[in-house]
This record gives sequence, structure tokens and C-alpha cells, in this order.
Amino acid sequence: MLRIYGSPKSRALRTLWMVGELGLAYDHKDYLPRAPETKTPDYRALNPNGRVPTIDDDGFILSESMAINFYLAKKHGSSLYPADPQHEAAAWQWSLWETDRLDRQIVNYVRHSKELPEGERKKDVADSAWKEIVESFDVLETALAKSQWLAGPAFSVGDLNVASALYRALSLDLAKWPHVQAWLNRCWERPAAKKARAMRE
Ligand SMILES: N[C@@H](CCC(=O)N[C@@H](CS)C(=O)NCC(=O)O)C(=O)O
Repeated sequence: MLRIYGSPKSRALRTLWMVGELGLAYDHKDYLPRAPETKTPDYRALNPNGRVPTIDDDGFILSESMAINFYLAKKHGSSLYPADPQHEAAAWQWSLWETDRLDRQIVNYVRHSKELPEGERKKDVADSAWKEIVESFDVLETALAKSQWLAGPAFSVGDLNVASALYRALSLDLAKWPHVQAWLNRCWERPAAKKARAMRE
């Protein structure tokens, strides 16, 4: 049995979207980030980082949301895992790129401009995150102006990983990046995406 550790209000959202795409049954440990359950010796044995998500797939333990999604798509023979090595590499490229260029930046920007109580917001954190987001969205816009999807001719784990990581961008004005906006909408219109999002909201 597949067990997923992590609340939909965390990066486990990405895993929950993927299992929805694959139609997998799973047991869910709905742990919030930094919740006491993530600090126990038992959980630390699964994920020494104490973070979520983590999966236990019949004893195979894996963390890192993007790696989990590649593993699940490949293991279950899904068409979301590109068969063509170049498309596969592009899916990895965009997933790694997102982790470096947008993952924390989006969280920092939205938290420090909207989500945190006003007294806790830091303008310098929001401003420097936004500067990096603009540069990265320009890169994404150029790529998506040439192709509907990030890794080959169809929606893949590459799109899922990047679009799910951009959950907070759904609340931003993306008019300056029309191809990013249209692609993000296409991805989040998928039934499995809507289902995962409903678990969070
Ligand atoms: N790169 C990791 C990041 C995991 C991560 O930072 N998860 C957050 C929740 S979204 C967490 O558990 N934070 C707890 C902490 O910072 O102590 C992934 O993509 O899985």
C-alpha cells in the first residue's frame, strides 16, 4: 500500500495531484509542515529532514516531491512519464529549474505580500522574490510561446511538477505572461488537479 505523509496545504499537494492522475489508492497521513508528528523519531527515520511530503510505497521510502512524482509516474507506466529520452530529460530539466528558480521565491513573495499578518510581512523579502519571479516567468513565457507543454507534445510529469509548485501563482496577476497564464489554467483545469486543490482549500 502507498502511504503519503503530508498535508495538501504543503508541497504534498503535488503528490496528491499525481496520485489522482494515476488513480492510485493510498493511505494519507495529513501532517502539516512542522507539526509534532513530523518531529517524532519514527517520522525522522522516514525523512531525516523532518519535512513533507514523504511516501512509503510498500517499504520503499522516498522524499522530495518532484522525485516522488517521477517515481510514481514511471512505476505505474503512466503516459505522464515521457517515453522519449529527450522529453524525459526536458521534464527533469523543468522540474529542477522550478526548484531552483521559483519554488521558494513564490512562497516568499505570496507570504510576505498577502498571506502573513501585515505586521509579519517583510517588504525586502517580497521585493527580492518578485524580482526573481519576473525573470523566471519571462523564461517560462518564452518556452510556452513555442510549445503548449514543457516536455514534449502532451501534458507530462514536467508540467505537473512545475504547475503544482506554482499553486500560489494562481492568485497572482499574470497578464504580463499570457502563455504562462494559459498553460497554468490548462494544467489546473485537469480533474486530478481540481481534486487536489479542493483538498487544500
Ligand atoms: N524540496 C522539498 C521541500 C519540502 C518542504 O520544505 N516541505 C515543507 C512544507 S511545504 C516542510 O515540510 N517544511 C517544514 C520545515 O521547514 O521545517 C520537496 O519538494 O519535497
